[in-house]
Amino acid sequence: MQIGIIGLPSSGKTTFFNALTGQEATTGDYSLSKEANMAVVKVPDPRLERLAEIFNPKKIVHAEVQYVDIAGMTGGKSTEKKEAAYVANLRNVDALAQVVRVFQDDNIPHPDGSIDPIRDIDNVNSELLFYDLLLVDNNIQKLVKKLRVSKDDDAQKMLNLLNKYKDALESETFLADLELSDSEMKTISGFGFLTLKPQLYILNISENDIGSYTISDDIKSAMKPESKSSAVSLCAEIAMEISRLDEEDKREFRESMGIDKPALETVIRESYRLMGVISFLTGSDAEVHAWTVKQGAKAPKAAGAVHTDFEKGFIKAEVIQFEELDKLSSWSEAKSKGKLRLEGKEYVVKDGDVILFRFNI
Ligand SMILES: Nc1nc2c(ncn2[C@@H]2O[C@H](COP(=O)(O)OP(=O)(O)O)[C@@H](O)[C@H]2O)c(=O)[nH]1
Ligand SMILES: [Mg+2]
Repeated sequence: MQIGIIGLPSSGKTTFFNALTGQEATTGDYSLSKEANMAVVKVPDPRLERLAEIFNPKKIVHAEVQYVDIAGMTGGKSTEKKEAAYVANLRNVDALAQVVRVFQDDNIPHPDGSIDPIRDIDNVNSELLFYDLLLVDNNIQKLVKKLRVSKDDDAQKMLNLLNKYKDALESETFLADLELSDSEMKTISGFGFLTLKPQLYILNISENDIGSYTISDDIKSAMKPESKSSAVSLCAEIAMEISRLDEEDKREFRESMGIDKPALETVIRESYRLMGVISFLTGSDAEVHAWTVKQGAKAPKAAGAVHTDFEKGFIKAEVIQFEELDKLSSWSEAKSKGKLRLEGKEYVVKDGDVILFRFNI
């Protein structure tokens, strides 16, 4: 799972990246040619600590999400509007986190001279539309050329699809808001369309607004894609400072600021939800482990996430919901009390399932 952080210069992307990842990438650097910052973030999951009490494992392994901080969004200011390397980077990510400047700070000039989150969202989204349109146009040209030389049903089909997308993009509709069938989604997955990706908006608010800020309806209606976006507000600067403290100080600091739960946990949970993925858990005396799978994944697919051979050799899964296991003291107690369900190939894995796979390889 990879999430690309986008937004205008000095919206707080790198500050947010540092807050999430505990890294110390340079902030306040607006140069566009910089290399992307990249880091793997452990998905916070208190269930793993409880599982560690139950299984006494040698190690605890969290689910992971990779974050990429890519400078380059200009809000349409770039003189030479061509597809840059950073867009190519962005095409590979699973979701976008768009950092939007809400905070006031006279020492940090806004590239457009004033604080206006809706204008900024529109500008960044126009850029996403623009890059997808460019990609569609290029491919339409190639296909037209090809079809001039010889008839080709697949090429013709693709051309029809791309013309449909062209119309949508030109009327500023995100591709994620079109109703695309599963097979259509599969056909076009290789393009990496930016407007097809879920977007989590990070509203970067002032320190003074922590606890009192609410996201206005106007901002909500500016958020695209309509069908696959959501928003979290946080103060990136403070979140970054908190991330550098140890656990005890973190709690005290949050209390003093009136922050009830870690903003970054909300961010990670929301991005998880947007991407349509869930975590299931496994436990043994070797390790307790949280794994990521697509929502709707069946038991053999989940087994395959643990080990590729497990998918082919899948026989059954012994399953218990975490909350259920939490009330007991051990896996063997769950077994002896008949709390473990035996599930087969068609079982759809749920978030928080603790699973022991039976397989044959
Ligand atoms: N006051 C305030 N300043 C912030 C906040 N977030 C970021 N900044 C500052 O804004 C400047 C630009 O931040 P940076 O993360 O480098 O933005 P980027 O260009 O989007 O990567 C830096 O000087 C940050 O310290 C915030 O929440 N409040
Ligand atoms: Mg930056």
